[in-house]
Amino acid sequence: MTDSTSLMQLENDFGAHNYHPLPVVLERGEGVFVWDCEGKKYFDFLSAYSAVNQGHCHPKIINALINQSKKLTLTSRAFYNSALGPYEKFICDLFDYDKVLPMNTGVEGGETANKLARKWGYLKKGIPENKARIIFAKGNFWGRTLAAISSSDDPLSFKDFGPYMPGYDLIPYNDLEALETELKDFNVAAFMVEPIQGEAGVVVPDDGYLEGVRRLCDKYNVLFIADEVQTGIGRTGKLLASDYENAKPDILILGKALSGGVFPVSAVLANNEVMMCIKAGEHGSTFGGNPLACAVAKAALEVIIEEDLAENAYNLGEYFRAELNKFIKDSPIVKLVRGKGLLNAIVINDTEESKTAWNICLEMKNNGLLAKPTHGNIIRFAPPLTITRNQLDDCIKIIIDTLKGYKLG
Ligand code: IF1
Repeated sequence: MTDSTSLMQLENDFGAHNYHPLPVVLERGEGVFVWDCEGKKYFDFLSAYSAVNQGHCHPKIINALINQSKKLTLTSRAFYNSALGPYEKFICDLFDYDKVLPMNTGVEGGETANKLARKWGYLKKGIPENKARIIFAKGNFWGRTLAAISSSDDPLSFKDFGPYMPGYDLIPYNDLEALETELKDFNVAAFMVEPIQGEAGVVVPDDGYLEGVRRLCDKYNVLFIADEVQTGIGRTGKLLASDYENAKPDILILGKALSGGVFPVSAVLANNEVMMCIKAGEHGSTFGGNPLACAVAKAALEVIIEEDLAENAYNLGEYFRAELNKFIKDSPIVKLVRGKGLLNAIVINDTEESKTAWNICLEMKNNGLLAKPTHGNIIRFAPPLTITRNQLDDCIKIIIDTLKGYKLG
């Protein structure tokens, strides 16, 4: 039972069918590479949806995991632990916030940010009880909980999971006029938005959008919540995607690569005016802030800094898009490439319902590169940020050769 076919069958027989994976069974990962059960080597161009920015099994992060796991893994927050305070200071200094609330998954980070915003809305802004509203952008994705899907406009996320969380409303992404219209309502506590929409297909807003969000939130006394679970930690060529503009969020949500893909770790950062609205006993999590997570996250962040991974993402992202654009201008199959840093996507010249993007991903898999479509006709390309120029050249060749050899229709 160690061959790929048998293992896929086991997942089919005993696992919930809540995913439709590409037919490849991965057994080992190192840096930008993964190997399947038959020993075939692939470039990983998904990085577990940007959770493996530091590359698979980064030695520094793995060593931090091993060393801490031999000392103390979990105390709960009923007691202090010796890893949490130093980690909290480290992450607050790095992202320039007064405090952090440590959680585990990205969606828990989103839930925490929403609770903080509502609490601040009542205690500080003076919104009448149970009247707080939070505004989201159409096309958003921040997880699978009932609150997260209540803010979704994707039926795949919300259909048949109602009734939905009240006080959530949607406006078009990248539309400052629509945002200002909503913020005029005193009862709006926050606007939560991804600086680049990942799941929507790597949708990059106009230059100045984030600055506009910051300006309007200041004007109407509304909290700007940035969901950087996928765009943060160097992925888009800066430490945070919101660093591209003068747009410091009031509440910052981090996840995924915060642990380098080694362990679920998320974090919500804010200054005291917001963070101190939640008092002892009003929020928490069994594993939130556990010593193992603190050790792993500190090492994961140190890797991003020590190896200049944001800068590498910036430079190689520019190169990647330039090389693909040379191909695209004469290609019948690809409409465009878009993204920032090493968060990119190509839009296939076919309908969302077509299997073209999926079939192209199957061909790229056969040619040694793993990527997966998002929303039908869009293929996301997000390698680990440790990728070298030579490795990227190999990947670009695989992508272009696959696209050239693919017959539409
Ligand atoms: C799945 C998508 C990506 C996220 C942003 C919060 C979360 C995510 C911007 C929640 C999670 C993951 C979830 C995973 C696939 C993947 C995904 F396709 F679902 F939308 F990356 F684009 N904010 N995204 O992208 O973090 O609770 O999962 O730790 O659910 O299929 P989480």
